[in-house]
Amino acid sequence: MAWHMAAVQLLERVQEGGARTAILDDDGAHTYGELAVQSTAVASALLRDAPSLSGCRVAIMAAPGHRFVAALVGTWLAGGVAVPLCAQHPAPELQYVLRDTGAQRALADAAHHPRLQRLFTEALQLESLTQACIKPLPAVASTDRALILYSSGTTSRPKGVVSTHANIQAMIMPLVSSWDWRADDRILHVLPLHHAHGLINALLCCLWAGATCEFLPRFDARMVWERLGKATLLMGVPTMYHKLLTVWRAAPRTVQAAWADAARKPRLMVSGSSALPTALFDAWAEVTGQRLLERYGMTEMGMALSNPLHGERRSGTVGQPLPGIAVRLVGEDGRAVAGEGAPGELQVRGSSVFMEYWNRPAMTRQAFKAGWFCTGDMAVMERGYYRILGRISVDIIKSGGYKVSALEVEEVLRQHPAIDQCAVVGVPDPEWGERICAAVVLRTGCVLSAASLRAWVKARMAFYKAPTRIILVDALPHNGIGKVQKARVQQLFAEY
Ligand code: MLC
Ligand code: AMP
Repeated sequence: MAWHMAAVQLLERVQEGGARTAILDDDGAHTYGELAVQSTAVASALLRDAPSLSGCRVAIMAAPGHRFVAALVGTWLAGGVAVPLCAQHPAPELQYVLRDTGAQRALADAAHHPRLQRLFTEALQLESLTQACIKPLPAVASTDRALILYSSGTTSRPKGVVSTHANIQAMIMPLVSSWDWRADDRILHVLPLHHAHGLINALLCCLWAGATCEFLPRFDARMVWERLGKATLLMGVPTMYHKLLTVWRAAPRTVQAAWADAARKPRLMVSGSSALPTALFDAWAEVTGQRLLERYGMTEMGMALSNPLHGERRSGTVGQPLPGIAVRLVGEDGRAVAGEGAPGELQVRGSSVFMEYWNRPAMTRQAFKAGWFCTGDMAVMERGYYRILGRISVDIIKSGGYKVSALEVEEVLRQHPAIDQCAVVGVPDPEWGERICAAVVLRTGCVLSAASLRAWVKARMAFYKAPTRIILVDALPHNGIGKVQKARVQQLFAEY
């Protein structure tokens, strides 16, 4: 049978890998051969008696490790669309994703099965699928939907970004070639798997290359230092490198020396998902001897711009377009800006650019201009390299590498019975990139502590959307709506 999709090519690589180690996780080492068997078993169990899942959405909740990978590849082999969930999200956030995707199947490992089962009847438990009787697998086309990842926007709740198998393949291949992924690589994987950075760049590129992925159960700075000497690659958001340095500085001299020595061993360390401050680039280089490779990307297209593996990695810039990606800068007049030094909106074209926002055709249309995907980021070209200047919308915040919509947080805050008005802003922060901060006006006679309000938000939204600084004010500048007013609210926090 002729297979035409990234997942099957991935499986072919998985099968070719045979006895080589694919995954290292809390359960030990798992070969490519074992992954192939497990993925096929998952696909068979998902299919039941159907010839194909024909684009059914399959929600996946599993710890980072071989079971997650088998669930993902198994979903693809059965013709399904994978929807990786974040186990740390509170129930309302998970319910939103399950409802919005209209998930028809769900997969969970034993640790997460009871939780997913409460949200979605009939979740399959991955541990029990190894003995499933193997079914014939459907043919899946490269143009079929493969993945839905959720990403915040300015105007509404997070939207599902749909990528096809061809899109995913087009995201993987330029990174494998540009960063020279090889079968003898070993990545220390510390990123969440419900976002492009951890899923595509770190995990799928690794499997594509037939390399080894060592998962830590979660990001833990001490653990990263301890394991770094065995890895050839590390990828992280700037907050992670900041946290690693904080822990290093607090360690005894002998430990510092051992950790710094181990950190010289990997051949490549990558930073992305939000701006890497120059001071952090320099401090990391001083301690580890590593010049971080900064690249720029987005859920909607994978990676678009990258500093080079060989050649000048220029701090404060995101380098040049990756192979197969076309970019342009467009000025306020809607025309492409020519030459260096003129800022414009970064727009992108290429086969990695996503297919659609799930069930949101109008939003999909608005995201493109004459076939170019509009990123909403401003950039400028300087001496041949792109530099990201920031977001066009003040209401999109990047905190710890997570994208957060200020309007979405405001909408939730306004549901609190004691809150009359509120304005949420991102305030620059050396550790988190931006901190989510909320200025709140209480209803007359109401009393509310910042801590209780934060806990209230965390029960409803992903933890990184809960404002870390909340101030009570008598009134918001002009009701806190609009760019100028938001700037005034930011000023309030700067003065506070
Ligand atoms: C967590 N905390 C935050 C926070 N996130 N505080 C402020 N701002 C934030 N953004 C708080 C928690 O609420 C908690 O506080 C305390 O910090 C510790 O929480 P934690 O979860 O243990 O933190 P930690 O594990 O250290 O999380 C930091 C992190 C995480 C950097 C590991 O944020 C992370 O995994 N980020 C990666 C995001 C990512 O993958 N983005 C890629 C998107 S794709 P308390 O008070 O509750 O104890 C994309 C495309 C591309 O962007 O280009 O890659
Ligand atoms: P997401 O929507 O979560 O995929 O996040 C994509 C956004 O992250 C981009 O639109 C940028 O705003 C931001 N981003 C990613 N990489 C970088 C980078 N290297 N520098 C600055 N911003 C970045």
